[in-house]
Amino acid sequence: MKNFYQEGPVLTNTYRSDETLQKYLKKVLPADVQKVTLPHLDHLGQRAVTDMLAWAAEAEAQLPQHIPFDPWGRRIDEIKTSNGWKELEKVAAQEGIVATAYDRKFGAFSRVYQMALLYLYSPSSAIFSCPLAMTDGAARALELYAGNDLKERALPHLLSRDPKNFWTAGQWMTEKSGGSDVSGTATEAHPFKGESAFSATHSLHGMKWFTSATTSQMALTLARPDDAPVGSKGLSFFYLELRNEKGQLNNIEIHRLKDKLGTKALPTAELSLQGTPARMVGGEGDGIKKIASVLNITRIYNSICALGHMRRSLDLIQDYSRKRKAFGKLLIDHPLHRETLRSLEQDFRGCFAFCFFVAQLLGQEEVGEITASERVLLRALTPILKLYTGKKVLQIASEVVEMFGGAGYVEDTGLPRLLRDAQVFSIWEGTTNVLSLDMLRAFEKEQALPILMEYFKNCPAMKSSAAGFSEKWTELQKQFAHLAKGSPEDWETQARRLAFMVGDLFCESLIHEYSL
Ligand code: MFK
Repeated sequence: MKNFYQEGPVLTNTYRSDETLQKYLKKVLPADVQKVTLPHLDHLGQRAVTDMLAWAAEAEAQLPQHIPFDPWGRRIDEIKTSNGWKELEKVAAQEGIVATAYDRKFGAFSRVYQMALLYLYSPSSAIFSCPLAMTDGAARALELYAGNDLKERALPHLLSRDPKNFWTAGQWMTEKSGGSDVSGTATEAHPFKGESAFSATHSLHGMKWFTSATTSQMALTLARPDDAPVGSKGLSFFYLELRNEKGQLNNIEIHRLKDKLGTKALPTAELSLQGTPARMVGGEGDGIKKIASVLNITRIYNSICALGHMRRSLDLIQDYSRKRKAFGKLLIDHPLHRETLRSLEQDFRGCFAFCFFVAQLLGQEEVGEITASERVLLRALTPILKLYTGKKVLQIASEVVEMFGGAGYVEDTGLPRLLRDAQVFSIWEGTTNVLSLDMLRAFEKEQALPILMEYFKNCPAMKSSAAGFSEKWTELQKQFAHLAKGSPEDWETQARRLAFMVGDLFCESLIHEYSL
């Protein structure tokens, strides 16, 4: 054993090695759609383990830096990123990670195709998927609320496949006092006086506490116009561009980059708006409602990226289990190790089915092929999916790191990052409790509960009497019936538990439906 060196885990084409993805796509996509999309996914699966992987490693090794001043003392607030980070942005444009959804070449399946691309891209992107989430959310919000001139200005950039023309977008919502409670937004919007390339209507003054991807070209944000009421009703929705034609920041001062637990390659900054020109989008008021159209996209991105992170963690341990020997045999030949892996793979498949079910509903909505009850399902399932996958990814990443033993705890294997990065998914774009309450909002405002229950009543798992399914559904019904007699406080107290029960049932039902 003197010359023993353990072989580390090796990744291979992540499309080809992913049986779940292939099985699902072959089941749901029509043959003509498969003909175009599958070769592209195969190509991206190869990039994910070759050039992208090398650039992601470079981005993780050379973290972004904030340079507040030039050598002569001028305020410049440059955010310096690595070559790897820049290359990953180019890949995103070239491969159409955002644009594919908006081509709508394949109707509702365009979203399924685009989310499959994102799922392969994300785990090799050093979380460049975060700026892409906001870019996609911004494209959707502009599509829904902006006038034609603003759409014509921004959308060709956000949806470009040419890296030279491609823009990313930020979503600047979080402030120091409010955090998740956005209603307390203190940024003020005063009438704009002057010239601006995008017909600014207001100038913004305030501070944004978390602005991820501060290297973006544009951002969407919330602010309170003069004389608007306090609380969420008084907030309006704004578009801004970070830099003017000379490349200087538009009255934006960057205070510092956040020193985060994980996602370290992603520049996340605190900044202040000091008279930043901005254009009101969609008229005055209802800012939260409008920015919710961004959130509902970014929450689905969060879920798909969490899913990609689960798959990456499992791919690493699956490979390692076939080359690491302990107690006289390969790890994979130990029944308990195999059973642990089987159970993690089962959780992954449930999340996979749930994610792509919601992605398809989103696609249907975007092309106007959604029924009224499917729209309500999409609204209610989005927060449930996000909170559910945000926790599952943590369990899987933690378990995988543990399965590597000491190697999982040593930084230069790259494995500890799996766990650190996994933590962001339950925080970013709404914590578990905030999303549980959003589920209640959908129950109350959209009457989503009877539609959810009806879905389960008619789903294939119920019809084919899948083991234990109807008992779990009966239990869920019992819980809801009991709460029907309770107070709003009882609903709040139980919201999180109920959300996970609904999530578990959806996963089970959809694994069955897609035969995964
Ligand atoms: C990847 C690396 C990232 C690294 C850094 C990560 C660190 C974290 C950084 C961040 O800060 S990420 C941003 C996280 N923040 C959020 O996700 C916001 C969390 N808070 C919420 O989601 C709250 O629920 C919300 C702000 C929406 C609640 O505000 P209010 O004032 O209580 O809202 P209200 O009055 O219930 O809703 C206002 C309107 O919006 C209502 O419509 P009506 O005016 O017609 O009644 C709601 O129905 C509507 N609405 C709210 N949420 C909606 C929605 N509509 C559709 N979909 C939704 N999800």
